[in-house]
Amino acid sequence: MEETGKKVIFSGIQPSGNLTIGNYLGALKNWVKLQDEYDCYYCVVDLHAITARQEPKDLRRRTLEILAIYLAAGLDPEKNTMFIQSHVSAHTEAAWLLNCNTYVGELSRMTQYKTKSSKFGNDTSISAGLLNYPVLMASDILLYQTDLVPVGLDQKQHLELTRNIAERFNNAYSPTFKIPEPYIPKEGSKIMDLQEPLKKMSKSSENPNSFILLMDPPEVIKKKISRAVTDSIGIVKYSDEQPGVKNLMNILNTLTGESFDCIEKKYAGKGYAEFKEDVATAIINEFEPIQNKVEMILADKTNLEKIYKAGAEKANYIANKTLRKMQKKIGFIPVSK
Ligand code: ATP
Ligand code: LTN
Repeated sequence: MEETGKKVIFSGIQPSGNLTIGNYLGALKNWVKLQDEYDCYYCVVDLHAITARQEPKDLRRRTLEILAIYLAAGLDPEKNTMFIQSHVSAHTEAAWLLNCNTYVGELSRMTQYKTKSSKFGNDTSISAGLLNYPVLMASDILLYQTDLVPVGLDQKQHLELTRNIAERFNNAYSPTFKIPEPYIPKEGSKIMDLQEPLKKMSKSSENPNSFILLMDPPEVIKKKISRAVTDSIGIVKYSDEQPGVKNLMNILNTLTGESFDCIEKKYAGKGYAEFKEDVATAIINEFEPIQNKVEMILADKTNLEKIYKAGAEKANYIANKTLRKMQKKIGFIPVSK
């Protein structure tokens, strides 16, 4: 297997719902920019998705759809290793080894765990997978000796935990893992819910008006943006007092590069209608070419299969090398030399 000498990138998106503009701006759009400079592993993290109950046929459909979206957004399968997490069993094996080097205390302090588990109220049937989720993520990252992890701001805490777990393992045994750094974009790292702009936009939200999907048709995008919650102030201004407007300005700025100053001036004295129309148009312009390609890519299942099989082959090779190292250091007897 060729060694490129380039720095390594790993990232993934869960097939737990359809991709939102948050996933696109916070993660995918940046992955495309990084593909020439780095040795990139881009994964569809299906094992993570089952921390919430998934309908098997939806999980199958979404897993392939996300891979198709990676391709349609501009990721080149010749340059990147693109694969499905469950095709590389080292991820679950390494996760167990890392679980034994992780504290329940640190896992139960994770914001994502607290938010997701609080939805259960007094019901105690929260899956252990939800608590252990960041350990599987650490295993994804550490198996590839990753340098950089491009993610949205919500994942910063999980990255810090990954670094702590790696350092703990390195200290307990001997240097085994590279310590990864987060790569969080300056713009678009936290797109907010369109209905509750103090909350992060999330693909598993129950209210479809709260998010824009990458595959939403233009009319739907226009409708959702026109219904996005703003305020009664009526001035387009980048301010914490106007979280709805601020979020739409963030989206516009990330897509068009127009500065906040420029946006404020352009819509001065105009109210929100025209501003919202322009936000919707910018989204449609970005998404339409991707949407047109996705259907075509999905229609060619043989090609998709070729891509994820080749991806799994390379990923298995690299991941198993690190897994064997971990097993040896822990003191397991190798099957054979
Ligand atoms: P779920 O709702 O199932 O938890 P999610 O929408 O949060 O899913 P993930 O698959 O967990 O999406 O995240 C994939 C990537 O998208 C991560 O890098 C994450 O940081 C990024 N991301 C998710 N939501 C946003 C958002 N609202 N703004 C910016 N980036 C985001
Ligand atoms: N937990 C991530 C998805 C994810 C991931 C990863 C991201 C799983 N494994 C490894 C970066 C690197 C999330 O976005 N919720």
